[in-house]
Amino acid sequence: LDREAELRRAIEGDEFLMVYQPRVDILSGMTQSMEALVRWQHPERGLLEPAEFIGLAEDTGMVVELGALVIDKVCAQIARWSEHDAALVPVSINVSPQQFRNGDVGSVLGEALARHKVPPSLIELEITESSVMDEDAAVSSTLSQLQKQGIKILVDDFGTGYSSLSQLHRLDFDVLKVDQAFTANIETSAEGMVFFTAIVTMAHALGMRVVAEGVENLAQVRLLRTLQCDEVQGFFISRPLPAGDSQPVLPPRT
Ligand code: G
Ligand code: G
Ligand code: MN
Ligand code: NA
Repeated sequence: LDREAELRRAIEGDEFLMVYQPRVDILSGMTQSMEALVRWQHPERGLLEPAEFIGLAEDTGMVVELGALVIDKVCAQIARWSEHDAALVPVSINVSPQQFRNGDVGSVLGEALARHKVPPSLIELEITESSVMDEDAAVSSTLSQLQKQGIKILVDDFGTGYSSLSQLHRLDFDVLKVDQAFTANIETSAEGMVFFTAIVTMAHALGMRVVAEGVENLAQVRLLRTLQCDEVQGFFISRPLPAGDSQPVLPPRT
């Protein structure tokens, strides 16, 4: 079976599951959101990470179908958690550029929310810079309609793409997630500190909160506090967690 046919079969047979990585406030440690990350439960090869199949899904266009499946799974999971938990934090879903261009994300999400009776305020969308930085009127109107329903829009992997200040301003994002490469650099170079500071200043001026991705140690958390970073995510805070019966939020730190 070639890889493409295998992935197609996996989407049809739903061989995927989601894990959830917390994103926490840098001062209180309160979980702000859980990022949904897809895994392929392969019948022979075990649990596969996105690096092994997202590229193929994108190249073949299958990421549109896979993305719709992910949206449905997340909404179903939120509905299950809500049977156990009185209050839930939102879940952020990674949306690939193709889903925005060809996938009708607005209706797919709207239908999944209705089907599972989930309020839109429990959903956030993570989009990479490249998917929104072409001045596509359809994409920006989809984004602002979603925001009007209470869905936060996050820029993912910030710093790796080609966004300009004017585009960030025009699109009115809620949260900027700074790529883990920049988090790694604050400890190792003076330029790294300067660069991160500049991002925070810019994001705050535009009304966005700043998340440092890929936080792996306490020294980074301390530095990020002095840099006025708002939220952190990474293995030091928590690895991605299985869903469980209750939402796997972290206890606040003191
Ligand atoms: O889970 P992990 O940290 O290995 O994810 C690696 C990459 O795969 C990240 O860039 C992440 O955005 C992407 N990814 C994870 N889950 C999803 C998903 O459900 N949909 C899309 N489009 N990308 C995902
Ligand atoms: O592009 P995106 O931000 O969606 O990617 C999330 C990916 O980053 C996931 O594959 C996740 O497993 C990985 N990740 C999350 N936290 C850390 C971390 O602290 N260090 C490293 N190296 N990877 C991380
Ligand atoms: Mn992400
Ligand atoms: Na990211």
